[in-house]
Amino acid sequence: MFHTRGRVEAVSARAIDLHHEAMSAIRTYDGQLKPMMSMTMPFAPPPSGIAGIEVGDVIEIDFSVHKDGAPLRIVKLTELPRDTPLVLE
Ligand SMILES: [Cu+2]
Repeated sequence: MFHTRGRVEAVSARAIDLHHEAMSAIRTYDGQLKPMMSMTMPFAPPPSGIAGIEVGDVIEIDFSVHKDGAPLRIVKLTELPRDTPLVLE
């Protein structure tokens, strides 16, 4: 399970595009742990759904990575205040 924070750039039933902060380590599809720079990328929505999530929201997520290449799936999503300082590149 991995963790990051970021700003929602787009949201649909299939994905949340999140401009996320840099992560010190994420497990890649080949099983290695590598850092990930700040970027915008899609995450599959959490089981709890996307109700109330809008473009511009700042969120904190726990997400899981699957070796079969499926999208990174949000497991837990917490909304943060929109003025939360983020380090985004
Ligand atoms: Cu990324």
